[in-house]
Amino acid sequence: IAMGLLFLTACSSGTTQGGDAGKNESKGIQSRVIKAGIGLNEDHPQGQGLLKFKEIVEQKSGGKLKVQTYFSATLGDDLKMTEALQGGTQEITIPSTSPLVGMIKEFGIFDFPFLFNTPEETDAILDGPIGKKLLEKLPEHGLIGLGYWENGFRNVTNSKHAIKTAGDFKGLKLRTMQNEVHIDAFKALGANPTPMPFSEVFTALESNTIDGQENPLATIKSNKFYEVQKYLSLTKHVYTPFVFLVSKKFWDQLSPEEQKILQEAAIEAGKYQRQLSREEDQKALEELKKTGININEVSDQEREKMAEIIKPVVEKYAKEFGEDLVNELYSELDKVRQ
Ligand code: KDG
Repeated sequence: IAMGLLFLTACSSGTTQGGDAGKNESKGIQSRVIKAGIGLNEDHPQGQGLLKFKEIVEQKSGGKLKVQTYFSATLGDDLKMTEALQGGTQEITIPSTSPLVGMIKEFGIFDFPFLFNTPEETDAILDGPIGKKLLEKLPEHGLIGLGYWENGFRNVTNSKHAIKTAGDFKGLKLRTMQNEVHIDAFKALGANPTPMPFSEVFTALESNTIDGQENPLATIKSNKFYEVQKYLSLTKHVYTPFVFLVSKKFWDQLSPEEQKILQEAAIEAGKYQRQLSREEDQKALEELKKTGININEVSDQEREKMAEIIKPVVEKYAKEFGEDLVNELYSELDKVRQ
């Protein structure tokens, strides 16, 4: 830290660092290696977004800031990587907001089933005052949030039967994320929810420890869940975002110029990632059709029935997360819908 401060002071007072101090040095950019890990694969829109982030950061920093990418949970699951950021042993991760509710319960408002209908609605809420308010809760937990990326609308796969009606959830042992709203919502529908980290899902499906799971189509395709599942039902029961996290321990060592590069790259790569995610949601469906998994639509009427059954769960958690916040969420949504 002392070295960094000395360096910055030297730069701001205009002292050159020897004869060939480069342009980047004078802007306060040091050579750094940034470890960025995610749970999904390189071919997933999240992986492609991370590669775009790397490209932008390396380009804007003249190659001084190097982003080392780790895909497919090689550095651990969402919670483990988030803890590594807090401890300062990893610099970046992009988890689902859902498993972070143990730390910041208010992130749970995004877990309300059937809350969002369109990508325009999700963008408006995540990039608006509500999304910002939640990012502001991160620093006191040793984390910096640079914005939201897209995970997407989630659909159920399982090995027992197609889910066409609200009643079809009964008795299904479904993996959920480590999130109490998801757990209680599936319980209300009569399923038997089993929370576990994403990295364990494929094996649990393969060994029939669980009957099914739920994720966006891009993930069902990328992680080849169709190899170990018979039915894919387009429930679109919840939209979950990713949050772009940086270790605060690391962030606090950065110069304003370096922080700006990371912030801008996270937003720019995020725009690309969201676009790609939306295209992939369509493409993945076509490709999943070719795999032989049985795919069925779920009628709006049945989705409304599901929402009705889950309503008391949403009401319970609305109280817990703060009625003011939830009311603000609904009124922001109304604005987008007008
Ligand atoms: O990189 C993100 C994944 O680790 C995870 O968040 C994916 O939606 C996910 C899940 O079901 O755990």
